[in-house]
Amino acid sequence: MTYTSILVETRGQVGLITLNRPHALNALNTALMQEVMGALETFDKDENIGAMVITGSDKAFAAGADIKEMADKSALDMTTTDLVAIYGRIRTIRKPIIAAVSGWSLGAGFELPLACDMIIASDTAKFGLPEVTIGVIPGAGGTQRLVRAVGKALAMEMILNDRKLTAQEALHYGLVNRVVPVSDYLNVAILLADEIASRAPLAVRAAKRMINHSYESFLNDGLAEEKQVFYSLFNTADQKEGMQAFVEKRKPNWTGK
Ligand code: CO8
Repeated sequence: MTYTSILVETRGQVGLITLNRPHALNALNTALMQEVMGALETFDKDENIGAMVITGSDKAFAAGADIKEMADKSALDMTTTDLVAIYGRIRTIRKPIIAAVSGWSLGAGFELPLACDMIIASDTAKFGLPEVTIGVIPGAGGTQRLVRAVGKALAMEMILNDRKLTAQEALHYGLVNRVVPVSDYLNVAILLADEIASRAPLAVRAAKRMINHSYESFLNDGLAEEKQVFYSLFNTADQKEGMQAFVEKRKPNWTGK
């Protein structure tokens, strides 16, 4: 497979994927997400790979799904193209995935690390789900996974009022495994992935599956419902206004319609 929006390489037994749309702060458009999932699935089948790392740039892991790609879509368009389904493919990956996050990790750019198995953050990382500022809700697992990760009160504040977390706050609330200087976060993530890759592979995969099983039985219903509500918001004037205002670099005028 040829990749245009990501870089793919191996470091020993570790498969490394780097999001690479610097002009858009790595906004996750459909083409990029297809490449990410294709690379993960290829590594998952590769006998020489034991774990994967996904990273972005020091400035931005990813500033969300690509708002410009979604701005004009109707609820019918969103349901028919089902862009969220790409994110769901991450749940079929058997080997551990570590997100190495620096800078902005917003919207789907935070939901992607949330769907990974561990997060190593640089001390500049900023995590948030700002979807209500553009007239929608998190649609790639955020409403379901964040509440499980940090509890209801903080999840409410982050999702309802765009509260962003610093790396240190994310560590405090148990969202990330480690916070390290920006010069080191990728190396630390690769080292951790390499250590995990040295363990018994079948046991590692079985353990990952069982840890996920501990909450996934309830998660699946929630993810399906979240997706429907996310898509239905593309029927509202507020979604059009919110995304258009972002594109035009102005404040949105909400009408509640
Ligand atoms: N989508 C598209 N383009 C983006 C995005 C984005 N999410 N974020 C940034 N960009 C672009 C900007 O438009 C700009 O492009 P240009 O130079 O052509 O104007 C470039 O990246 C640089 O961005 P800024 O100039 O805005 O950089 P700043 O440093 O001033 O600001 C911010 C950085 C604060 C991160 C700001 O860019 C921002 O607020 N971005 C949007 C954050 C956001 O709202 N994210 C949520 C998106 S919605 C979402 O993720 C829903 C997911 C649901 C499921 C997915 C299904 C498909």
